[in-house]
Amino acid sequence: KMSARGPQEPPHLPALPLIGSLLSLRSPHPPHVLFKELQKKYGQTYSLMMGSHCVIVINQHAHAKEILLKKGKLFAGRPRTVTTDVLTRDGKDIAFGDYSATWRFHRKIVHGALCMFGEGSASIEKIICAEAQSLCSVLSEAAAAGLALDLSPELTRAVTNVICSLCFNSSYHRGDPEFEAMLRYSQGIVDTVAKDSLVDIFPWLQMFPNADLRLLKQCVSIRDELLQKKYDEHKADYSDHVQRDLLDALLRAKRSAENNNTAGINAESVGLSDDHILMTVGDIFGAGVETTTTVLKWAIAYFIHYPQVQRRIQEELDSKVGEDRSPQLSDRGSLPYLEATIREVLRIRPVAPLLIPHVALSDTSIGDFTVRKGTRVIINLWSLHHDEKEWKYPELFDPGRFLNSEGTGLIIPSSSYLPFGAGLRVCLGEALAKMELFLFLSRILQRFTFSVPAGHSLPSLEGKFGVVLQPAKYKVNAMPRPGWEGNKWQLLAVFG
Ligand code: HEM
Ligand code: PLO
Repeated sequence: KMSARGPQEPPHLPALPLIGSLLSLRSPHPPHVLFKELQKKYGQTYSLMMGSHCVIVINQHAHAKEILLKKGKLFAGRPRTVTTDVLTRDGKDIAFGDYSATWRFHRKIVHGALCMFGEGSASIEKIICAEAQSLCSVLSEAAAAGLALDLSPELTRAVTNVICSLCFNSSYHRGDPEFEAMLRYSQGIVDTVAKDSLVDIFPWLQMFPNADLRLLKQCVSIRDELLQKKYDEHKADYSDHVQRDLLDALLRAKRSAENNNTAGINAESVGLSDDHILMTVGDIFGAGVETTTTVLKWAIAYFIHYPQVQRRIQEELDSKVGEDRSPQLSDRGSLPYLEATIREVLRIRPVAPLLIPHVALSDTSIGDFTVRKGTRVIINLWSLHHDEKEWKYPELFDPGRFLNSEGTGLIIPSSSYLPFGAGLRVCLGEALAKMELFLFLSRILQRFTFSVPAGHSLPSLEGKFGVVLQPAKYKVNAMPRPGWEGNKWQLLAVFG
């Protein structure tokens, strides 16, 4: 409802000083923290100029839900920026592509292809469990030597292989040069794309030499080569009768549009050009790798900081699953503390602390504030998840928040919680990500206890802001739990 004062403009920041502070170089804080701080001066919802664009920043759940759910369609647009245009061939993907029939169509195909994997012999659960198993064997080989481990490459490979199976029906072995190249280009993209970089604020800066933009273009071209190779291979042995993976599903949709070309509808006009197909698998592959890996790294960093949490998950696993079998999806209901821990990790270190910017598709409003068509809207999930009015000691890692008072059932204690967004633009991989997090974490905690290696310091809990909020590199000691000690001799073969 309108207040007595009627429609009004949101409080506006003085333009110039803010631009100064937004340049990550000058401000000591990353943007999500800075935007949360600015509430104190300007209120929970305020606006500012980034270059020539009006941006509204939202720091409260009531306005966030109005935008994502109640007015979801009015705010379903995406801005075009220099860096995301480089990554997605001018928005021909799902995540950074503007609201359109093509966008809707591609979401639908991906959704259908992911559902198709729900059952059958190549079910998602089986794929994830096979990768979790191979991750555990590598860990036990390393653990037996008492090495200080950087888990990142092995976690990334396990997660990559899951999404690789789903997208391309393929996987990588240790040391595979294509995988090593993928690790490098993907980090380069995460470091340079869509992170309030100068070129996105002042597009004319592309005219000048720009190291970040050059790195991004290099990384994107390596990625595109990889995607193109997978695409060509799939085209070569495509069959209408078998659908092996997401790429086959997209090819099938393209063939069927081409066969129905009679009414002047062709694959290009419905958005099934080669570019669109490549950019869609590129999104799913990229999101599939970077998000889940990041959450696993945060989870293990928090286990090391809060050993009592780790111990309680292990006690739950010991009593509900035991040591004669591996955890499976059907155990989810009986492992509430592990589920609560996953929720808490997603609260305290959201993967996408500012979501992806939304754009108003017509003149509208947020609460009492008027919003003009084309306005960009940044939903600060960091503020929602660290709101002192909603969460007691928001920086305290406490999975117990998500349990009822008996500790037996899961709850969502506050509506100020949206780790996957909501509405039309809600994350497409939410179900997949939750399955992966559960199966990977349950299996590794059944078998290992993580701690700081002698002579190392605790992992930093301060995130590195980018298109995903990543933890800094850290090393762990993975100690096999009683009954799960690995074979020492295997180690020598692998780590020499
Ligand atoms: C979008 C979170 C994993 C695919 C998003 C958004 C968030 C999010 C916050 C933006 C919503 C918005 O802009 O309003 C997460 C988290 C994950 C995760 C926390 C892991 C725990 C995945 C995975 C996939 C995926 C595994 C791929 C299978 C996507 C896609 C979009 C998206 C395609 C863009 C949707 C659109 O713009 O229409 N995700 N995500 N995500 N996510 Fe995820
Ligand atoms: C990650 C690096 C890859 O090389 C390319 C890529 C594609 C899709 C992006 C993803 C990156 C980062 C996380 C994103 C995802 C789409 C949706 C997801 C932004 C840049 C989230 C969390 O919103």
